Amino acid sequence: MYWNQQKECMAREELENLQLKRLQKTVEMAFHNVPHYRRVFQAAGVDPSEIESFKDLEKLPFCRKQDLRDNYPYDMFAVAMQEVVRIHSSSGTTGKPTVVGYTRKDLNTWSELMARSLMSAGVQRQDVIQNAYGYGLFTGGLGVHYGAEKIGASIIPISGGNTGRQIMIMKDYGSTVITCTPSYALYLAESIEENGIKLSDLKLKIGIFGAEPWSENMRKEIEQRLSLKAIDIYGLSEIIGPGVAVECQEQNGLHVMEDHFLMEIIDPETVEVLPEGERGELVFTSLTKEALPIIRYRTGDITRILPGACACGRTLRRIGRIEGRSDDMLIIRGVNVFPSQVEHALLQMGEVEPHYQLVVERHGQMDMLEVQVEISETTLFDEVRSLEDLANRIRHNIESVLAVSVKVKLVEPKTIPRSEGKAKRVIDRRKL
Ligand code: DLL
Repeated sequence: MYWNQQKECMAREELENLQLKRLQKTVEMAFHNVPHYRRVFQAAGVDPSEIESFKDLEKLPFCRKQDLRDNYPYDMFAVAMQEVVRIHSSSGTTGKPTVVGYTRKDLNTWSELMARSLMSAGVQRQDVIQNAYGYGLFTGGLGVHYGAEKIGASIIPISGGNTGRQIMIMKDYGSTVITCTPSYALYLAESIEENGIKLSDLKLKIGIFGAEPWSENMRKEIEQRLSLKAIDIYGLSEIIGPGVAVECQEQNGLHVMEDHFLMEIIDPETVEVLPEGERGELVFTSLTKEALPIIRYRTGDITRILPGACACGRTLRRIGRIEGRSDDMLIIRGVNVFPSQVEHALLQMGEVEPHYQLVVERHGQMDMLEVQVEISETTLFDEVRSLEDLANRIRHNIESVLAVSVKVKLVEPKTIPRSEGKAKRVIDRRKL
């Protein structure tokens, strides 16, 4: 099922011609309308007219979150404020938030991309979508909302939180699709079980989860506990919001909306562009955006481009699951550790709850990583030896994946904080 088969299944050559034309236009427009781009292009000694091929893109400097912060709030906009019809922003947990703007055409593009994403996930007009992504400055809620309206599905704009009401509505309104973060999906599953609601009382078929890293084992867990097909959706506010890339029914990589975004994978250290298949940091250049054109934006997200064609027929290239953010990556005694690797190792065992947190501390010169894991209600508390044995097995499993020694602490059920949006997986006490 496609929303726009012509664009989603375009011949590669035709797609690349379109991309190049759009790239040239975007670079030209950014140069003329955004003082920041003009400054940095000139400092790099490059003129927009020099962009004659994709290779020439490498002449252009990267854009980083800091550039958006330095131009806070509106100085990266390429249009006058009367053309801007919507403003969103990132949460800004670290420093100033970044502000993003949309023209009417940008909103149409975004709705189109979300309509494609929802259909790629298997959503149809007759579906009832319970949209539990937060509405507001966060792009998740309104992004899904307008895509759903575009395809004509019924959307319930419930937003995040209020888990009791979520479950009541899910049951009474017969929601067939749930959209939220994967960690909140798990929290919903847990509450459904606690409330004695049977999966047969629900009509869920599809879950569209994103906005935070998750693992293949987390997918299995959610699919089983909510009895649905779980689809991964990716995006970021600086690029447009959700709908930059999404899985199809094959659940084997996320198709990037390449007719609107040009992607590169770079080595985050050397910033060299890497060949297809190699793992590195994802970089995007917008190809059609008006209000906030973005050139070579370093997302901080780590993944790789998957080689080969997809059985679904889409010619848009796929990226692998986001493995983590470069700034989420912990360096423990010189070893790179992503929380998602720990999640994968933990859930593989099937004996613990998928709720965990990583706590990093510095003892003298030594970094210590403690993995806190919830045991399930059924694990016997009084059997100290079997708990010890479980902790040892978990430790062994994680150490064999990470190649760094860790401490495992089993904690009681329901003690790790649940999240209604993005989960906080890492507590780094080294900086305190
Ligand atoms: O999280 C947009 C979004 C909303 C995506 C709803 C999917 C669903 P930001 O708040 O700007 O935007 O955060 C963007 O979240 O750089 C990634 O690090 C992370 N992220 C988003 N989707 C995924 C995903 C939205 N599917 C940042 N897997 C990105 C892993 C993801 N990480």
